Amino acid sequence: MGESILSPVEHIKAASRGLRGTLEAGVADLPTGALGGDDTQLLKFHGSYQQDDRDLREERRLQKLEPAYSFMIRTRLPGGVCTPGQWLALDAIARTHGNGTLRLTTRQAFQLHGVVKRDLKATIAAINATLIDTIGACGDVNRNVIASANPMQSTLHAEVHAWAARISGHLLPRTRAYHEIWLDGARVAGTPEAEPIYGETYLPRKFKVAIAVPPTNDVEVFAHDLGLVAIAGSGAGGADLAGFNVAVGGGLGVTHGDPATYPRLAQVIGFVAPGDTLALAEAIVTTQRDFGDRSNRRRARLKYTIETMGIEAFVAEVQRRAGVQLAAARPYRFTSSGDRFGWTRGVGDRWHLNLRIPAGRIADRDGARHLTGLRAVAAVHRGDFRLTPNQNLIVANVAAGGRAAIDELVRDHGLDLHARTPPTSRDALACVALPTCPLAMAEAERYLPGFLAVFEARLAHHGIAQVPVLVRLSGCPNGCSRPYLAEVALIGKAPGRYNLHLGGDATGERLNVPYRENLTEAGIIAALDPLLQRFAAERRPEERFGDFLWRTKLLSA
Ligand code: SRM
Ligand code: SF4
Repeated sequence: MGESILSPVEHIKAASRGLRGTLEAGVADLPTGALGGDDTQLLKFHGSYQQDDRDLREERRLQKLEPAYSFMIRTRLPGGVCTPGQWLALDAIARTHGNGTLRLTTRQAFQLHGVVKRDLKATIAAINATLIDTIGACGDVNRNVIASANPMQSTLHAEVHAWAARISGHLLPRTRAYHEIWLDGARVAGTPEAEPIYGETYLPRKFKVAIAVPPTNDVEVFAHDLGLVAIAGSGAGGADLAGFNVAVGGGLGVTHGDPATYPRLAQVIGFVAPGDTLALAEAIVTTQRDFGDRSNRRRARLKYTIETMGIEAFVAEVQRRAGVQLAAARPYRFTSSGDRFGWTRGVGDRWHLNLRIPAGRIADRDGARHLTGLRAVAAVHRGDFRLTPNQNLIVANVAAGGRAAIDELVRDHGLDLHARTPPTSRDALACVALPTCPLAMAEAERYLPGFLAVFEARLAHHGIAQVPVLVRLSGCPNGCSRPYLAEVALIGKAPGRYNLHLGGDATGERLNVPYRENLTEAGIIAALDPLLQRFAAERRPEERFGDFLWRTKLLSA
């Protein structure tokens, strides 16, 4: 590939000396709240994005002020597990350095928003002091590895969680830049450290790994570059891990109006034993490193590399690099994709309480002091917390005797939404979008309650208020709330306007299809209402809305 056609980000990475660039000086340059352009790219690899408050953009422009810059910081939290102590520390950091909210993401991580540049270093250092880091949480590397939540439910879940941490650790960048810049670590003089897996220009694009434990597909394993489906072995209780079915080439990001971009489900290419899993994951990453498109970032994800190489050539290359021969995929079946709300009982008489956190935003609002409530829970909780891939939270590993105290705090702080919310609202997702996301074309998180109120009123009108419909909103086609897997998805087109996609399933195994474009709320409801009416009248017992639309040929591929 000729040098001249490399995308600008490739040049920035190549010149960065192992992701250092001029970040340290830029962070110390306080007269401006922003970083230089190249450093904003490098900062992502350290787990942070420069943003500005888009609600204030126009006002500040008129006042001839620079935009209200701040930084979003994202943690790396394999499998989404943290301790009560870590929760309390992050809560304090969000209130002292952030905007007073914690955001749980669709990849089981925390995001802090609103950190100003002068606090950036102290905030990242404070996060590290809790033994959570932010390395590779963003950027052209492997991102946070996600795994089925409720890992203590069975010994298999616990094994799988350990695998999430192992894969995440194995695929971490080796540069010491992070420690130098944020943690006052010793400087590396001269040639930067080698990056045995990534090389000096890292990957062409982000890379994502998820591990599912059937029958639950809460991670939506086929939306990821590398999806692993855990297969139980024949150990005591059938719980030991036999290995993983391997799926490659999933990804959801799309660009409006560019037919060369599309969502794609990962395809299963075989079965790998535990002992070969790291070698295989590394070979997939290095094949993407060497064959991925470094000229056009819109076509740089693994899904396009596989389409270009052909799946046979891709698998042959991966097997050669790994020195591993994949076996035939093992049978598995998914029966659900969402969370299991309320209390569930796990092994060793431990209990897990899955709470509903709308759009993953934990804040104190009138009548719902969720941040304060969870701080109170963390202060008495002796188990741990688990962030789910659906932006929700599990208060995990509670002894039977500890449940009552947690129930009381949950009720007192309005955190019992799982028990009070209709099924459709309980399962809905929305990405962050405005005001912090620079790519948002329309509202998502802030519009979610309003849209759900209107949508659920139509469900109630048709007598199906208790029938769950999987609804997801994204403020642009990048798909951060995994909208292309929803039964009903709104994908931001312009302020107040959305493309309507229909027809996903309830197990994360079918993409939806575009149904109508550029609709206002009234247009969305007008498009949906006749379909809901027919669904209410003609649905088979237990039939889901997405399945109904395909069966009755109201949708076509
Ligand atoms: Fe995402 C970019 C938020 C999960 C696909 N995503 C962004 C940025 C960083 C905007 C930017 O580039 O400046 C958003 C920050 C908004 C803000 O203000 O906080 C953002 N993405 C999120 C989160 C927080 C959504 C949420 O509401 O939970 C999720 C953070 C996950 C994490 O902890 O790491 C998040 N993003 C996803 C997912 C879902 C997933 O991974 O399971 C996807 C679709 C799956 C995929 O990657 O294919 C996703 N985000 C994107 C894309 C499109 C990538 C592509 O291949 O085209 C972008 C834009 C980009 O990379 O250029 C993007
Ligand atoms: Fe931003 Fe678009 Fe992702 Fe929503 S889907 S957070 S608007 S990039």
